[in-house]
Amino acid sequence: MTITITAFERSPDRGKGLARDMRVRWALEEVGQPYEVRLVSFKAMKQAAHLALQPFGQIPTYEEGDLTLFESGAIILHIAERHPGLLPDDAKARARAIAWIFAAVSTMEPVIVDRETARYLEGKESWYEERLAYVNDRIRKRLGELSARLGDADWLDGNFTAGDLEMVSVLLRLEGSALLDEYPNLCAYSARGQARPAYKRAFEAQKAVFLAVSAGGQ
Ligand SMILES: N[C@@H](CCC(=O)N[C@@H](CS)C(=O)NCC(=O)O)C(=O)O
Repeated sequence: MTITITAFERSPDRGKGLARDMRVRWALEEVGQPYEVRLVSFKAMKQAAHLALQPFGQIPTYEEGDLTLFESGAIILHIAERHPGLLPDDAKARARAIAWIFAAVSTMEPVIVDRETARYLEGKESWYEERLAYVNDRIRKRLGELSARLGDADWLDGNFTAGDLEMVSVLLRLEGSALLDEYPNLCAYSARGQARPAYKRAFEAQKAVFLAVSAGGQ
């Protein structure tokens, strides 16, 4: 059955791999499932046809036969449950890997996204720098806790799982900020994720969309 996901027609990150379709592409590459991509404009994302797939008018979505999903974490969990490669067979290890997917999207990502939101929406306010210091401290707290748990291990719980895929994807949002550099083991962890062939294929596929739009001079 054909899998179709949606992605930005013009990603605001200009092909840096931060839009959340990247996580879905990476998961599909890890399990060797081919997929098609339907590009959507910002305008189309807010219209009825897309809202029927994604009630918040966002990407990514996932369609497979008569199944439609939204929320990248749920999509990754679905892919990982359907195909071998992203979740351990052992029931307890599997449950722990799923917990790491949730930890990435519900414990780590909100504080990290808050930093981006502050920059976009409040960057010109007189109190922005003061607020940023609080936001950065909240991120440091979570990074410190994650760093302590990871320690010297390659991955969060044994072999690479969908939990690592989601966590590395979230940490990528901090690339280029000095914050991640304060935690060498998390930098190495993120680099390990990005070194995976499946990650590289997904990254190139997403970047190709940006390059095609740029070449078209649109
Ligand atoms: N929690 C959602 C967040 C989706 C999301 O924020 N998507 C962004 C792109 S990465 C988007 O569509 N932004 C445009 C908008 O919100 O209008 C998920 O993980 O799928």
